[in-house]
Amino acid sequence: MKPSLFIALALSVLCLVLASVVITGGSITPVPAYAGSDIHSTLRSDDHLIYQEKASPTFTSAFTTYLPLLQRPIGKIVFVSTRDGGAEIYVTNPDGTEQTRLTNNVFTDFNPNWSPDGTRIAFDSTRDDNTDIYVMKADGTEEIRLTNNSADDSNPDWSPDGTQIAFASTRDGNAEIYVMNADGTEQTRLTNSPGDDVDPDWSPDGTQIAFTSTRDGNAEIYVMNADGTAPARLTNNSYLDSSPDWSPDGNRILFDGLLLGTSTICIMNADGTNVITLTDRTAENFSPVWSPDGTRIAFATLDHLIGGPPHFVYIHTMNSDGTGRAIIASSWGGNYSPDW
Ligand SMILES: [Ca+2]
Ligand SMILES: [Ca+2]
Ligand SMILES: [Ca+2]
Ligand SMILES: [Ca+2]
Repeated sequence: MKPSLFIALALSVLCLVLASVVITGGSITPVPAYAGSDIHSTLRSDDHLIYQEKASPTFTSAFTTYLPLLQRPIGKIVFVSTRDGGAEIYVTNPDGTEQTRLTNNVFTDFNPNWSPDGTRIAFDSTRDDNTDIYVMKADGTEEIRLTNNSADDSNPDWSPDGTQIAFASTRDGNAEIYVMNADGTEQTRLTNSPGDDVDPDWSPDGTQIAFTSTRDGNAEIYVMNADGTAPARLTNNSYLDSSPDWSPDGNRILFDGLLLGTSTICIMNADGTNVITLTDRTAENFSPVWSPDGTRIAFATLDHLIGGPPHFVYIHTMNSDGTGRAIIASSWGGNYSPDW
């Protein structure tokens, strides 16, 4: 897709937003994006809008007017940055202050995930030849290796009670979801599908795990019981849906959807209904996570409008309705994979 089409797509989204502002009397309402099998007709409609709006000469968007850094001392955000060369794990205050590097090695350290009590961070790393899961204290000390397997083990996610860690592994062929005790013992497979099953995320009550799977062809968000039973598909569309993150109250699930080269942040009810998008298509927006109080969302953005090299990836935060965006990590080299 040509860059001009991205901008035109953004314009069409903007018009929908402005229309909703008028309708609701001033507050910005997230734009309904797509639902189930209606996706194809929705997109055709959008494509038609593109050409209708292409001649519009002005473009100012709430999505690209960044607010001053917010002062929200609600826990710290852990993320990955390549600012110092390799992929390392950093922590920052939610307003972007006090960014501190925790790992320091030539290997790729990625997918950090807070323990529920905030004292430890699980992550995956290639430091021992292949990808394995490690845990360290919140200050970066006392790194411990939890998996030791020649296949790739990645995407760790702590259970809400802190006793277990779900993860993805290719040890049995294609990627499946596994669970282990927080000390690495009793590694047990939960899924068994011919597709790739990745991105596990525990529900806040610990009874279910959301995940991404290609078992039905296109990447969709699924949910299953924490013992692997009763898997159910939540999304069903032509987007590549991934990175589910359950809201702290358990009622909603964040995820990102990739289509036509652009990824958008989406939110839906925990049963898969009422899918809406929170970001426009002027940038790649991906890897969304909730703040602990459920009021804010952190995510990664590659902004097409900044005009920099393609590896300018920033960590942003925004309100759970898509308003109030702030950049909290904008270093050269790319910033990825936040967890709050
Ligand atoms: Ca590293
Ligand atoms: Ca491994
Ligand atoms: Ca699988
Ligand atoms: Ca999909």
